[in-house]
Amino acid sequence: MIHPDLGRAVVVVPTYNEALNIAAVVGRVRAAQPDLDVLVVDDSSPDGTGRIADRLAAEDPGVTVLHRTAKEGLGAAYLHGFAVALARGYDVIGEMDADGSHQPEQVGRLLDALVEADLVIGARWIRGGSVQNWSVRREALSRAGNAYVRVLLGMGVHDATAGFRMFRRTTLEKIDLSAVESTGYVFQTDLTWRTVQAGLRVREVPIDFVDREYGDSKMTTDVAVESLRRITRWGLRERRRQVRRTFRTHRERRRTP
Ligand SMILES: Nc1nc2c(ncn2[C@@H]2O[C@H](COP(=O)(O)OP(=O)(O)OP(=O)(O)O)[C@@H](O)[C@H]2O)c(=O)[nH]1
Ligand SMILES: [Mg+2]
Repeated sequence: MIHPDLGRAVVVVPTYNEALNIAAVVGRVRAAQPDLDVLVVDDSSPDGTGRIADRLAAEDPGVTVLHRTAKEGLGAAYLHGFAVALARGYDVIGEMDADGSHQPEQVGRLLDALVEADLVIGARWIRGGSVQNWSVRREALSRAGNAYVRVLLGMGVHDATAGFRMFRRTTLEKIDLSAVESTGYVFQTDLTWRTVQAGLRVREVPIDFVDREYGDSKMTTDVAVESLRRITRWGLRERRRQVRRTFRTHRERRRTP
């Protein structure tokens, strides 16, 4: 059961060509956490994922589907899903992949931790977290990416790129989603960074991440490069701000006798 202090909860599940996965994932969420609703956001998948999702929605009032006309990236799909979930009055709004990487049976851990947090991240790279079926290259890329984010942005989050999360609605309202431009994978880091900068509480709980068995990955070198470029830009901006702040304090100290 979801903690009564949290209120009504929904998890947004973006899909693009997940016909082989969507029914299992939605079914597992509803079985593991019957009071957690599911909002599938499908970008007109050519493989018919949207139709399967409609069928699931017809069978279960806790499941709804948002159909978008074109594939516009993960971030755009989430922003659309969040806007709909906020308009529907949900108090807790989550994120989860449709490819079986995130275990619906572990969503309860995230919800429990949200009682004392504003954002909970299901993290791979903390004690107790794990990854299965990943190539050495993919693991190295994720670990290095996260280490880079941690050093450059100076935040204490270990898995800022993870896509298994629970937000309080107040968090999404505070971080100004209308200003988010990231549409691809850097979207996750973007939201983490905004939440930290807003002074909100971020907690990480360990999860077991299992790489997709069916369907194709949408992760490409271009995506990784674009992420690094943006994170570097944010990091440099933050460093400049810190330097300016330090000089200002220094000058003020010299002025006061
Ligand atoms: N609606 C929508 N969903 C997307 C889009 N791109 C990816 N997704 C979904 O977002 C989730 C994560 O995408 P994945 O392709 O699994 O990306 P990943 O987990 O980083 O990489 P792999 O698991 O290696 O494929 C999955 O549920 C995808 O179907 C998109 O453009 N639109
Ligand atoms: Mg995946």
